[in-house]
This record gives sequence, structure tokens and C-alpha cells, in this order.
Amino acid sequence: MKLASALLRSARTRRRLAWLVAPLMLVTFFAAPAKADNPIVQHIYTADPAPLVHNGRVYVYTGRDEDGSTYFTMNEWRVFSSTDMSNWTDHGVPMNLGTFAWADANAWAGHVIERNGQFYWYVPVRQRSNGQMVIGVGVSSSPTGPFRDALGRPLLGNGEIDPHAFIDDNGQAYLYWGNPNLWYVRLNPDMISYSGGLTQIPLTTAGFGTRTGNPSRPTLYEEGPWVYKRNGTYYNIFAAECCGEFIAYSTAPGPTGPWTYRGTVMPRQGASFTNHPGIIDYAGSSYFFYHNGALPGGGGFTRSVAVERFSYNADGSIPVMNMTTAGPPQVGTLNPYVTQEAETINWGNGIETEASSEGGMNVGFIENGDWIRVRGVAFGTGASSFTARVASGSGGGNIELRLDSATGPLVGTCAVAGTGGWQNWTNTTCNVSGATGTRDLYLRFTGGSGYLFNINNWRFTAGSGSGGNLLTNGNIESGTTGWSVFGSGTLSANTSVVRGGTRSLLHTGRTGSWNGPSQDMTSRLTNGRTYTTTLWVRSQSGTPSVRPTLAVTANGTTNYVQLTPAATVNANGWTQLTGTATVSWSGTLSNARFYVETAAGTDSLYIDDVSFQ
Ligand code: FUB
Repeated sequence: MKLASALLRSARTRRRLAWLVAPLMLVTFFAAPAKADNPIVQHIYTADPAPLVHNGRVYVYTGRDEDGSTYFTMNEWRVFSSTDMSNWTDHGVPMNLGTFAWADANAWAGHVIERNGQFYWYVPVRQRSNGQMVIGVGVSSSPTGPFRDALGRPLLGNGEIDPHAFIDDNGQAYLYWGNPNLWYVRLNPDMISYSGGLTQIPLTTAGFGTRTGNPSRPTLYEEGPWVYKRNGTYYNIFAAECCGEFIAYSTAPGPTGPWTYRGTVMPRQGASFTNHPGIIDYAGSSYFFYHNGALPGGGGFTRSVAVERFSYNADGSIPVMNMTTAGPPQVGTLNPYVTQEAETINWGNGIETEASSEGGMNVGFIENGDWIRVRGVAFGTGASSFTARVASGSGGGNIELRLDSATGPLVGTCAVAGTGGWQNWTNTTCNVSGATGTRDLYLRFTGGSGYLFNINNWRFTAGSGSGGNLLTNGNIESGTTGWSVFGSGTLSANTSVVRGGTRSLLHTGRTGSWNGPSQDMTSRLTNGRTYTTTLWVRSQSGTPSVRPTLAVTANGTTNYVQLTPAATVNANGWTQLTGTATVSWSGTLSNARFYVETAAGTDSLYIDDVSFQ
């Protein structure tokens, strides 16, 4: 029973699914590599990924396959997000069938696109009045919703599915969809109406490959079009030749064709007979999202979203990819010294999530032995304490803080007492010792029988003396407090381009490459000590080479210590700089200043989550 508990994702789910999972499969699954990051969500089944990059964060919109489904029984859509492609935050259910009063079933494969600060979510659903599949559109001012029905009626409908929106460089937007045909309309700038008729893209074998043995579907095109433009070429990635499906693609010189078939992106493999593509570029790499049936109890109607990193070939073609359990490498690290949502998870074992009375989601339905892995946590020179926001309608339990594995070194244990309700939140704090470097953190939950407690968020406090962030307000959550300009320009707290939390620091009006946001460190340094520096940087425009520097003045001589290797940053996303440097001086220290500069130029810079310890 406990083996099943350790493997299946949720207390509720596992009761319903236990009978589905053969013991051999349990053993096989549990034996999966410790570094497995795919599928990206373990506590529910997810399908039909639609990734979106916004403000340096990757959002993945998915459908949800109900537990134990024997059809595409789907009632809601979900959204998850990540800044590192390894730890994913569950944002819950921003839209469901109830959003569309005129729909009664089939919350199937949708796509979200942003225009003028509004997010439009195009979805196929079944229209109650006639049982036909149609396309609805939800809208929200936030990528995590909630979304409302933009029209109060379908945008369009012809019995076909899987909408995907694309905005060309000239501002013209298109909506593509279709199974068994492939259609498009030209969307108006309001994104919720269109001009011209529903137009069919000719499914020629030159354009979409040749299918044999199915005269009614002579080409490979099946469903799930994903259209984008790269280096002047239009790509259409699609699910091919059901069933089972593989992922293929075509290219064209324009958004409506003519299309040329280019081959396979991902062969048919895995336990799901459908697959569904989504492609983005993020933090300098390209990523391919898809789904499979890789979780326990998984299959064609109980699917899971996964992701692979890839590089385009020199000629712009897409390499053939296989499904992996390892997934992509982590981008940067996770900062434990800012508040992290408990539902930011690399791998969840036995937990569930639910809406929190404090906003967002919390982790809940925790039982003895359940755990959460958080990948690549940058403790630096050490944490001294851990605080979690918890609630318990029972007698509570313990949060064990372990490194490297669920049975790895124990660096702290936080007791959670009953709080009189599952949403009666309080803080619990405990000492931490031995959490140093960059490690995988395991929150392992122990206690008696039944549900123990819920967790809304957590954070570590850096150790003092031997470590701790020496910068004031390194996460910028207190605005510009503690920061000053080195040289010229203006500092401001920015709330629209943030890496973590709700604010970043923006330096505009720099007139020299050495100008940057800075802090006086004169009284905070120890001669001869090695310091670890991490920070996230982004330009407002341009691609400057950035480096954090410590100017150390002693006995009238100033030395400039480069704290991390320089890195080229851009305006499209955040770049993390990490490094160590030993700081020493001769004589009497009269001044030490931490600042962030560029190798050349005066581009405006954002910085966030800065740590020097
Ligand atoms: O998830 C329901 C349907 O299965 C989607 O609309 C298709 O793309 C296929 O993945």
C-alpha cells in the first residue's frame, strides 16, 4: 500500500488508480532515474501542452485528463509556469467548461496568445445546443487568469478542433485549427472576431506527406497545428497519422502556405495514442513540448505533458527527438532565500494541490512519507533557518528538509501543529544546518495516519557569520531600498519585468559602462574570504556583456574584483550570472562597493534576486 502511495500522485487519485497499476509497473516506475524531470506534472494527468513565454517566464497551458478516463473526458484547463524549465509552479484552473455557459463537454486542446496586454485562450469545446465541436475564446489580463468567455458564444465552429493563434510580423493574426481538415481565418486586431471566411489549407501530399491505407485521409496531417515563424520561414508542427500519432512538420514561405512536408519531429512512441506539439524559444534555447502516457495508470486518455530541449539544424530543420524521462537541464538555479510557492515542484510524490484561501494554490492532502523535490536550490554558503506557511485540520506532522534524495542528509525538521483548519494558515520555523552549495531539496512529510497538513509557501534564511546574503534587499521586494546608483542614471522598482516575486530593479540613464546599481559593502567584508555571487540580469534593449564587480579600496589603491564571469544578456529573458571570487586587500580598507556594470555601452539594465554571500 505504501509503495503505491509513494508512486501515485495523490491521496485521492491513488485510491482510484491503485487497481490500474500492476506491481511490475510500480517497480519499473520507481526505478526511473533519480534525475527524471519528465513528465513535468505528477499530481494530475495533463495533456495538449501550449507553451507561452511572457516576461521571462514559461507558461504551459494544458488540458486535464480525468483520473481513470476511458475517453477524452476533460472538464478543465490548467496552467503551470517555470523560470528554469525544471521546477514548475501549479497555477490551478484558470478556465473550465463552466466558463462557457453554452458548452457542455470536451475541454480539449487550446492555445494562448498575448496581444496588447490581454491573453486570449482559444479552445475547442462541445456546443450544448447541437453537440458540435466549436471554438471558444477566453480572455484575461493575466497569464494565469482567471479567464472569462470573451464573446458569450463560440468564435466560430465547423465541427473541427485544436485551435492555434499566430500573429505575423505585420500584425495580422491568424487562427489555425482542424481535424480532419486544416483551416484558418484572419483574426481582427481585437483577437475575438475575424474577417473573411473560414479557409481550408489544401492538404496535399507535397505539403503534408503521404498516408497509406486511408483513402479518406491521404496526407499525414491529423490535428494539433502549431504555427510560428523563424528566420523568415513559417513552420507548422502537427500531430500526424492517428493512431498512434507521431509529430511531423511542414514549412512555408508565408502564413497560409504553400506548405512543404519536412518530416518527423517525434516518432510515435509511449503509451498514449495521441501526441500534441508546442514549440518555444526561452533563455537562449528551443524547447519542444508534447504529451505521453508515462505516469502510473497513464495511457491514451490519461496523458502527461513532457518537454525536451533541442537545437535547430543549421539549415533550419528540426531534429528528430525521442521522449525522455530526463527532460531539459535546469536553467540557472532556484533561490531559497525568497518566498517560494510550495506548489513550485520538480517532482511531487503523493501530494496534491488545491486553491488556497491566501490566493494561488497550496500543496495539500499530504500523508506520511509523501515528498516534494525542488531542483537545483542555491544555498550558497549556508542557510540557518526555514520557515513554511502551514495549516492543519488534524494533528499536523513534520517537514523534514533533506538534500539530494528523499532519504538524503537531513538538514532540518520543522514541526507542524494543528491550526484548527486546513486553510487556517500560520508560520512554522526551524533551524537548518548543513544546507550549502546548490543541491536538490526534498521536503519530506512525516506524521501519523491520514492527512497531516497543507503548505502554502516556504523560504530559507541565510546563515549569518559564515554566510547569508550580505546585500540589503537582494530580491528587490522592498523596491530600491539599500540600492544606489554608481555613476549616473536612475534606479526604479519595476513591477512588469520581474524574475521572482513582484519587483525588479531597473537602472536607466547610464552614461558610462561602469555605471550600475550598487551597494556599499565597506563594513560587510572579511579579508581573504571567498564569496558566492548570483544575480539575474536582463537588458531593456541591446545585448550587453554584464558583470558584477566589487571595487575594493585599501591604502589608497582600488582593485576591481570580477565576481562572476561576464555574460551576454538580452531583452527577451533573464540571464543568471553565478560565480565565486576571493576578496582580499592589504592595509586598511576604506571603501568597498558592489555594482553591476557592462563591458561596454550604456544599455538600461534590470536586475533581480541578487545574492552576495
Ligand atoms: O485532448 C483531446 C484531443 O486529443 C486533442 O484535442 C487532440 O489534439 C488530441 O490530443
